[in-house]
Amino acid sequence: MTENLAGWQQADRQHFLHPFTDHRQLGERGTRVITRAEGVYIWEAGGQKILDGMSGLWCVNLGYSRAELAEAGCRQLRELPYYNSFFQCTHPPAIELARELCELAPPGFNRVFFTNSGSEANDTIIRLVRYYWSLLGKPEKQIIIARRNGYHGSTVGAASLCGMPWMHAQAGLPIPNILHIEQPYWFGLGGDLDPAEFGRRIARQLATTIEEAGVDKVAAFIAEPVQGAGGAIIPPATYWPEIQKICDHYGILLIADEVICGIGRLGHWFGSQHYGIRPDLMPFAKGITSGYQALGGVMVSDRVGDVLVEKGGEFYHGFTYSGHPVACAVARATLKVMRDEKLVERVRDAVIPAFSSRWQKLAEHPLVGEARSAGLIGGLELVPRKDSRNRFPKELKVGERCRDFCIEQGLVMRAVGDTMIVAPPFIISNEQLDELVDKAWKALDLTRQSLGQARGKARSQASG
Ligand code: PXG
Repeated sequence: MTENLAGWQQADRQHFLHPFTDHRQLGERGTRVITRAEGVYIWEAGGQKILDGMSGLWCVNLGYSRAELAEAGCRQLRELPYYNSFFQCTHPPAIELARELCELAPPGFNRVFFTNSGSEANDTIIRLVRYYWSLLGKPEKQIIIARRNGYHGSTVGAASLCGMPWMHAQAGLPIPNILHIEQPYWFGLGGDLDPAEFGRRIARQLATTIEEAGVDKVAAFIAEPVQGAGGAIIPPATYWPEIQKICDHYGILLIADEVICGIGRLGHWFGSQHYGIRPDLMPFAKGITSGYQALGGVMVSDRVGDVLVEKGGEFYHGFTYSGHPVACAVARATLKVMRDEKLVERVRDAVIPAFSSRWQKLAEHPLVGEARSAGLIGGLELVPRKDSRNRFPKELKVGERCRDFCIEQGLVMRAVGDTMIVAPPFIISNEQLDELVDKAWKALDLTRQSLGQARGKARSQASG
C-alpha cells in the first residue's frame, strides 16, 4: 500500500464519521492513520512504531500477527462464507463454538446466543431478562439495575445500561425501567472509609434500590467484574461477595458483563471466576476473536436457558449475522491457540505477576496517587499531591496531556479523565512490559514538566 498520509487525513476529515469523537477537534488535529501491526506493535503511516498498551480496544489479546486466525477465517470464507441460523438452519462453526464455550464456562452454562458485538449482547440481555420473568408469570419484573460509570455499549439498550449521563443526554435515554447505583470506586469516592467498608456500603446500595423499587419490579443487576472503559475501576474485595448475597437474597438475576474481563484477561476464562461470582448471564465479545472478527454473544445459564426452551415460544430476537460462520471460525481458532499454548494459565501464573510488579513501580512517580491492577488491566490516578486524593482542575486536562506524551514516546495508554489505563495483549514479553513501564514513566515526567510550565504561566499571568 503506498502511503498517502495527507490525502488519507483529508478524505477522513471529509467523509468518515468516527465513533466517540469530537469531529471539529479531530479535523483540527488530523487523524493518526494506522497501516500495519505485528505482535504487540502498531505502525502509523509515516513510520512511527507504537507499543499497543490497550490491545486495540481491549480485544487483540493474542497480538496482531496470528497466522492461525487469518487462515481459519480464509478457510471458512472459501467453504461457507455465510449462512444464517434463523428458520431451523445452523452450521458447524457456530455449533462447535457454542459447544466449546459451554465447556469452558463455569458449570451450569450450557447455551449461547450469538451477536456481532458487546452492545448487541447487552441489548439481547435486556430482551432475554424481561422475557424470562414474563415466562415465569412475572411480567412486571422489568427493572434492570446498573452502575454509574459502567460501560455496556452504545446501542439504545446498552447505552441505557451505561452509567454515563452525557451519553443519555444526547438521545433521551435511558429507556424506561433502568436504574443506576454508585460504582465501587474507592479512590474517587471512598472518602474516609477504608476500602473494605466502602466496598460493602456501595454494594448495599443494591439492596436499598431493590427495596425502594419493590422486589416484584426488579429483574436483574448488571455489572462488569472490573470496570474497563470507566477507568480500570477495581472493586474492593468485599464488594462482589456482598453483591452476590443480595442477588441471591432477592432472587434477581445477576449479569456479569464479561466483554472485557472474559476470555482470559483476569487470568480465568471468565472474569466472574476471579471474584467467585455466580452469574446467571454473561455477555462477551472482544477477546473471543482476539478482535480479528466482529463477534459477541451471551452465555446463558440453565436457570434462564431451561425456562426459555421449555416454557418459551419464539424469542423474537436475532441478527442477520448472529453466529456468522467466519467470525465463529476465527473464534474457534482463537480458543484453540489459547488452549494449545495454555495461555490462560500462562497469563495467570506469569504475565499477570510480571505486569503487576512493574506497574506498581509507577506508584513511586510523583504524579501518581495510586497504581492499581487486576489481571492484565492497569490504572493510574494522576494527582497534584501524592498524600491526598484531590484532583487537578479539569481544564488542565492532565490525563489527555499524559496520553499525548505517551503517543510521542511510542505507547498507547488511554486517559479516562485523569485516570490512565492499559490492558496489554496476553503475549507481551517481559522486555516489552519493561518498555511499556519505561515509556509510561517518561510520559509522566513530561506531563509533570508541562504542568510546571502551565502553572508557571498561570502565576505570571496572574501577577502581570
Ligand atoms: N460491555 C463492556 C464491558 C465493554 O467494555 C461493550 C460492552 C460494548 O461492546 P461493543 O463490541 O459493542 O463495543 C464494551 C465495549 C474504551 C472503549 O474506550 C471500550 C469499549 C468500546 C469502545 C471503547 O475503553 N468497550
